[in-house]
Amino acid sequence: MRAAVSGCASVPGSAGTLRGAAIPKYTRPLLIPRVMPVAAGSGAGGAGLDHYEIAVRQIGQHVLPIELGLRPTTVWGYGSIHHPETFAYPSFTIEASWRRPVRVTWINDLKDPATGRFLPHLLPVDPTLHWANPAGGAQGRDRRPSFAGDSPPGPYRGPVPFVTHLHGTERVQQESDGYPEAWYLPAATDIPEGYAETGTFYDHYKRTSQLGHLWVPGAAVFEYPNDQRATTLWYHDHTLGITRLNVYAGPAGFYLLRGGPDDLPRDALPGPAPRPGDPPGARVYEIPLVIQDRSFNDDGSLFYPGSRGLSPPHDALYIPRGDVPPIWVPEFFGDVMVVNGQTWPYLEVEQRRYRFRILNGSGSRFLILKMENDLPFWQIGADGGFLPAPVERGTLLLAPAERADVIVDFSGVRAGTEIVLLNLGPDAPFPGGAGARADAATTGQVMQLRVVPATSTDASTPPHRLTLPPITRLGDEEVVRRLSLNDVSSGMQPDAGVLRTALLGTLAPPPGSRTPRPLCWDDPITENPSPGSTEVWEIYNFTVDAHPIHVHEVQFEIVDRQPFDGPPRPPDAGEEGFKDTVIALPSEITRIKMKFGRPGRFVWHCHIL
Ligand SMILES: [Cu+2]
Repeated sequence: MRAAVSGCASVPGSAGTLRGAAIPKYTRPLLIPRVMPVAAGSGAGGAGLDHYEIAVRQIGQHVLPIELGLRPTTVWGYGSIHHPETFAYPSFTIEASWRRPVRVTWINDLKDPATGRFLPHLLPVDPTLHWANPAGGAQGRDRRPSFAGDSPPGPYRGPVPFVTHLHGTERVQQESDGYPEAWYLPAATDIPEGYAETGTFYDHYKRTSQLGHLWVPGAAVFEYPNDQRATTLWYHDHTLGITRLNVYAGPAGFYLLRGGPDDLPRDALPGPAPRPGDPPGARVYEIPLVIQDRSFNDDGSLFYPGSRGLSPPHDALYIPRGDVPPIWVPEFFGDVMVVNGQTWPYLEVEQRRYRFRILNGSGSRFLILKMENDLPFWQIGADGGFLPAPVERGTLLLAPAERADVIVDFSGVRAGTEIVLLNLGPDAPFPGGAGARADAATTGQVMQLRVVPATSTDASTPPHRLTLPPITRLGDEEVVRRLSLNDVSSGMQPDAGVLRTALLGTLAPPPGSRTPRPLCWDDPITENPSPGSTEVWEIYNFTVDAHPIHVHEVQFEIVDRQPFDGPPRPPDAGEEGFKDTVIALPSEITRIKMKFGRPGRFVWHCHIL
């Protein structure tokens, strides 16, 4: 395991010129992602696996309401290369079956289809970070470039590096995990001379992967075994130092693994979910919801800040004269809520039960969801599949990348009722607890549910009577590791407290010390579990904000959380099952337990992008 630099820290406020408050709400029905078609010759009864050929492309989509009279917003989306109509934000859902591997040819198609020339990024790329750095060529790629002169460099405008990770997947081979240095550029006609077209580990893994002979320029082929518990996964970019921008631009989709001993019979839960070939408007009662904050410019384009926004004298800290990246904003909060690729949609719900698979797909924002009329969420699952038992919850706290599988019962709600799904989380880094809330007029609202009479009987089991698949607990740990989350200020004006970077690390010896030892991406690997071993990781959060910590390749148990100066407490409601992302609160130790399977090189990191 390798500690990744994460972008966790404090916030200069900034927003696009189209104010969130000026966008009309609840004028359009929710867009429900359809099912990604398999490649020709694959599919049911095929060669023992499902094969997809999925590219990421630049598209236009009405993320904003049509009545604003703006052109479609330019975004990126994944889609099936044989089905141009499937390119969308969010992307179509991959439906996977237990123990049936999925093989995906992932294509970086961020180029102009007419000319074959590369498309630059939609958003400002900070070239001063330790990042993929294609312009560095074979020697300088995957490193922090050095800059000379007095003024900070402008944004990188070259071809975009990209590599896809399936979040939450277990027992995948390292070559298929989307390692941050396994990126690749599009196979464009005008890649500048001297640029690296692939990351360091793309080259390495192309040689070692059993599928490496299928990796052609602009593409990689990954395979997922699907032998884990049935659950809600999602796929997104994972490129070194640019993930926040690649994900913000749009490409992300659900990956739903069904079947096996850890799933329920289909009729026990509200359904169906969208199916391949559904006609438009087909009735579905299992609906995935990806909630994200965004910000827009007056012309409808996506806004993302292009400057750290330091004012004098702190702007003297910018690289190259100082040590602070000039463009990268450590955490960004948009003033608009987007659900399934549309701002503030509504969903007509019948008087019956629905299953929602909710993903917080935001870069920095923690969500605290609540139904305006206090209708409860019956949470049945989380990141790693079903909980041991359904939990009735009034609010749902979701950090970036966390998922909640919930049932909401509208059968007792009067037809004609309109319910707003609220967000009580802050418009700022999450400190834990209940503090400042999001702006009630904008980001304090997520979507609207409009209750209408049922059109058929609901055969699903009421959630309080559901028996969920049993959970086999992990055994005793053989190893305990102590890890740290650290904010690091600029060394030039230490008293100014200007955040330079956020680093993961370990704790300095001896055991029992509370001295963090922050480490960088290119430091030697410190977490090196043996295959088959069970470990407990104690994550000491020395920063002032909560961080969602994600470990690749495993699903873990949350053991407990302990304030630095207090007794431990058990996991929260909804955390009794398996997780791949855990909220580590400031000034606390968060303990997670996991069993490592395959050998290989995998990352753990903060999911504040
Ligand atoms: Cu992720």
